[in-house]
Amino acid sequence: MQEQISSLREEITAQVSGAENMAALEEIRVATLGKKGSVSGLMKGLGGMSPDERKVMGPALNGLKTEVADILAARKEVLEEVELEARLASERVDVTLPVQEHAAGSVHPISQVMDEIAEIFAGLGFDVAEGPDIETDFNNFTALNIPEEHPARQDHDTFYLKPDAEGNRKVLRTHTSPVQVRTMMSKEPPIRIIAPGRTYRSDSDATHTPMFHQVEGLVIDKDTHLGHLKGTLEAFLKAFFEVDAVTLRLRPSYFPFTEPSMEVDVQCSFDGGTVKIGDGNDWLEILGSGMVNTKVLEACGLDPNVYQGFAFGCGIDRLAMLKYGMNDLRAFFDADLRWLKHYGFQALDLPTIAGGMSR
Ligand code: 2U9
Repeated sequence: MQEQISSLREEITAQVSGAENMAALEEIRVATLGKKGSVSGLMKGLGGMSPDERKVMGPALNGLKTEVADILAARKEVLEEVELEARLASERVDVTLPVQEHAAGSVHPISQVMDEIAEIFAGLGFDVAEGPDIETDFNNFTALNIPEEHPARQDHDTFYLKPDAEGNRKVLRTHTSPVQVRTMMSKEPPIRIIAPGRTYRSDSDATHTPMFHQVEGLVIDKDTHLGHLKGTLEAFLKAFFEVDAVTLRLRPSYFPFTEPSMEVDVQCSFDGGTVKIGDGNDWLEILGSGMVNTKVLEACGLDPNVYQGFAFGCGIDRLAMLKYGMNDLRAFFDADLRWLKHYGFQALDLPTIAGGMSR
């Protein structure tokens, strides 16, 4: 019996060191330690032995079993290492290789315009702020001076979520304004942010999609005034439309969250069937803006006797259409590869103030 054990040990050791992969090793494990395996077979014989024989053979067989388990584990470690090395070698990516232009995707015009806007405002000292698409009723409406019975609530065509146990219903944000609410509630002025992102209203035709993109801006400090608002918007529009000068017209308007409120038109021409921003005989409405309503400052925990500021908002999709000459908003969201190829941007051509916005 002792001889049988040592020849089995030698045999198994040789098999294990000859195993070239994990599958072969697993086969050996089953053939030795498995229910019907050779080592398990010998262990079963212990039952038929005399107590004296068992006293000797029991520890000897257990020793063999432990030894086999140990050499299997050691070989497994070696084979895993070998397999990992082979995988790493075969899956290696040379990141220094040039991008294959035809195989690469392109940047969607909306992403491009968002990058351009963030780049321009970064140059003016603005941070980009973000928040969730699903918002509380307070952040989306109440804090913005749009209480429960306010008519503006109807204008927003809001998508409501199912109410929770207490009857509170969340909403898909109808504008990015709740991002500014969150910023005012969590940070001390001076605040200088833009909030670009997805917004939702239940509305759909050639000029409206249920999901659209907005960018809003907010500046709060002790002495921020309308002159800063006009200068900021001029600087932004000049850089965005890549023109040397823009003429703005600020028309009185009404938004619950700003007082006074202004709609901003930019001078343009429609000569030759395309819109040219900068000069001409026409006006194009492009932004909404105003001084932040004192009620909004208060709702967001700021003292209106100390702080004041301006805000503005505009639709990114419309800005993209104007700048890149697209006519149907719905094409933005069709994922038509031909359209994307025509209007998409090179992935590595990031817009910069120095290098240009769009190339
Ligand atoms: C806070 C305070 C004030 C954001 C503003 C507008 C004017 C505006 C719309 C234009 C067309 C968005 O794309 S659009 O539908 N927006 O006209 N938005 S002022 O005012 C704020 C926001 C947040 C706390």
